[in-house]
Amino acid sequence: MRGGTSKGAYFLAGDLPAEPALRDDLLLRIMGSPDDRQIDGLGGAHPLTSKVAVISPSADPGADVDYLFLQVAVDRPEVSDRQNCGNILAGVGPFAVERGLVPAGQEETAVRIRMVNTGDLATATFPTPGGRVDYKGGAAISGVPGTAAPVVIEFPPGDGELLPTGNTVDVIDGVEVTCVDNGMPTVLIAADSLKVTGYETPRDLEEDETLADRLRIIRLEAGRLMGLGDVSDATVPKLTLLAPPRDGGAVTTRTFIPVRCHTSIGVLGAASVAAGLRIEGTVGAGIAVIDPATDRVRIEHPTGFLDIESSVTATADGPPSARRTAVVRTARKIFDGTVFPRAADRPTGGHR
Ligand code: NQM
Repeated sequence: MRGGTSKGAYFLAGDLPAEPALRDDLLLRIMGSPDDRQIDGLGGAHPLTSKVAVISPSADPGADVDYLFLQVAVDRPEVSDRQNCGNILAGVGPFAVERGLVPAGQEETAVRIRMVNTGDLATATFPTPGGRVDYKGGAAISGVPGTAAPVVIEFPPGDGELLPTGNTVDVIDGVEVTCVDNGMPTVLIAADSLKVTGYETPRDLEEDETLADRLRIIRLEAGRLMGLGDVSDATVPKLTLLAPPRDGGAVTTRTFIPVRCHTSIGVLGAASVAAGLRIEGTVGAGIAVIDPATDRVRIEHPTGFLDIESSVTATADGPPSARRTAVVRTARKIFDGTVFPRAADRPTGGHR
C-alpha cells in the first residue's frame, strides 16, 4: 500500500514468524535487502519505499489494532523498530478493514490504532461507502500524483517530553539546535547555520559531504542528549533544516532521515517540527511565520507542503506539552497477493 508519501508491505502479524530475528530475516528477503536496487524484492530502493507494517488485533481497550512499524534498510541487512512512521500509518485503518479486523461503517470508519513502536495512539477515519473501503476520492497531498480518499488522523496528546533535553536550545559542535519530540525525535537546525540555504534539492544536499559530516556529528550528540543512547546505527533522531517560508507556509524544511534527504517530510516528523515552532525561544520559533489564531501549520518541503494541526500548551511553571495534533493523508491499496521471498541462505538479519 501507499501510505501518505511512503510505500510499504502490510502484513497480518499472524502471517509472519513471531520470533523477531526470523521475522526480520524473512522481511529482508521479501524486500530484497541488502542491495542498492532491491532488485530481488518488493522494496523501492529508498528508505521511503522500504517499509513494513505489521498489524494485529489489539489487547489495549483503547485500540482496535496494533501497528508495528519496521524500517527495512536498503543497503544493509538491518530491520529497525526504533522509529514510528506516520505516513505508513495512513494505510493501517484501510488494511484492518480489508483483512476483517475491524468492521466497516456504512459511510465512514474510524479505526483506533496503537503504535507499538512508541505506545502512542492514533485514530484514522476514512470513507467506507456501503461498508467497503473506497480508495477513490478528491484529496490531494503534495508528493503524490492525483487524488485519493482522505484519511484523517488524530493523535491524542502523548505524555512524553516535547523537549527531551529539557532545553529550548542546545549548542552542539558550535551550532544552535532544538531537540523536539512530538511523535518523532527531531533536531531542528537553522539551514544557514550549516552554510546552506535550506531551499536546495534533496539530491544537492545529499551530495554535500561537508554537510553530511556536520550532520553526523550533530546527530550523534543530539541522540545522546535526547536520552536515545548511541544512535550511530539508528534511524532516529531525524534532522530538519529550517529556513523562512517561500510559498506562504510557516517554514521551509529539508529533513534527513537520517542520511538520505526526505523528498517531502514525515507525518510525525512534521508534527515534531510544528510543535517546535510553537515553543518560544526555539531555533524554529525565530525562523517560522506562525499564525497564533489557528492550529494549522503549513510545513513547506521539497515537493510542496504538509498541513498539520498542532497546538501546544505552554505554562510558566512546567515544560511545554502537545495539546492536539491532526493531519490529513491519503492511502491506497496497490496490490494484494502472495509474495515469494528469495531463499534463505543463512540468517542475515540484524535487528535493532
Ligand atoms: O515522521 C520517514 C515517512 C517517514 C516517517 C522517515 C514518517 C513520520 O515519511 O511520521 O512518516 O522519517 O524515516 O514515511
